[in-house]
Amino acid sequence: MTKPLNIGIIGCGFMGRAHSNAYCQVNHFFHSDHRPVLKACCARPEEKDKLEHFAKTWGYESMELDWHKLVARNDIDLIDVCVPNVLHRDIVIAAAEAGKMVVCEKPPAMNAQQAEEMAAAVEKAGVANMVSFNYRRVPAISLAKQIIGEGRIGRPFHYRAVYNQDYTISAEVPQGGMALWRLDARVAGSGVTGDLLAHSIDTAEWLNGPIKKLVAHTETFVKERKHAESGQLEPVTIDDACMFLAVFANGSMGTFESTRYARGRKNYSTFELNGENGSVFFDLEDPHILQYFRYADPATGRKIEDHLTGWQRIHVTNFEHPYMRHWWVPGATIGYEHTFINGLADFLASLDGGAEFHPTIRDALRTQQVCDAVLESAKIGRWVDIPG
Ligand code: SOE
Repeated sequence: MTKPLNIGIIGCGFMGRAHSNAYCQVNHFFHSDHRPVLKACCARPEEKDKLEHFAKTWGYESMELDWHKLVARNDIDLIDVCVPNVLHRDIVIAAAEAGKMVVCEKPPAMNAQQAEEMAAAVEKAGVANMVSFNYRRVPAISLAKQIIGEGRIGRPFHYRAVYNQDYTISAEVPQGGMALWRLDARVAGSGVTGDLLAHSIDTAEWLNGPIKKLVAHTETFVKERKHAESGQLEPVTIDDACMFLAVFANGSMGTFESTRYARGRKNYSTFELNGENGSVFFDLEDPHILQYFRYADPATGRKIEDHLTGWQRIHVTNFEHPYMRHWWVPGATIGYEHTFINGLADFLASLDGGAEFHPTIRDALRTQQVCDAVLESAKIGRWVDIPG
């Protein structure tokens, strides 16, 4: 007998759809004692028509137009927060105080202070929680984690991350409003740092451990944009582009770059880790491939490189690869939406009594601290230490 897990989701946009799809699909592919039930969806009164369509499309049983009402309902077990960042803190804290489990989109908050308050609230309430850093659940990225854990990279020297897109190049793109709130710092907290680099930082610290200190530079290329709500030209306060140098606690060096002005790059997120025994490279625009270069045997540390050695392009679709035995046959690929399903499957497994789920809000607070340090460093033009 499976136990129903009654979902109340807030937000009916891009992430609302990605999460709803995961709730609908997860039990078809992963065994769990828990079965998500789409109990209710919620959005602002201005979005009533869109919400009705959303509820019908995904099969939500009911609707709310005020998140406070949703959080107060007795028939909801889990609140899923898929709204702009400025609303995350209040909803997550209220949900935790009402004893609900929490799923929260990334970045968890506007800044580390808010994320700390959220982590404290879910811990005080003792409720299961997750932040949706979905890219950890790309099988090729999970495989990189496995390869590093097996000692195949050895002592790490360099970590290089890039996350580039190109959708804000035109000065005609407005800021604010439902579609483009990511360009409004009052709603998003920051620009590419919180939106894109937060992913790169989460992956980097997961794979290569904590960042100890960094120095950053940001740029805003288009200084004024029409605001979708006021209709007026207003100063742009987000970072359009950001680069930073980092030193990891393990002694390796990192470079991070992100922009929304890289013509031709749509969701180009890459990382490379170079170590004494080998290297890994990943590119999200080629998501089924993990590149691996093997130099030394992890057990002996002895060189095994010979005339056949070169970068291996591993097509990460075998049953032996992370998550893939739940999907199709070797060679048959999965996509973006499956990263949310894989993540939800891990979350349900933790509720079933399996391995602890990560990243929690506490874990994501780290990412938020690094993002805050990036913005601070760019402002003062100096190296900034990250709290231990
Ligand atoms: C921004 O364009 C965005 O949608 C991010 O907000 C997501 O987190 C990222 O996965 C794709 O790009």
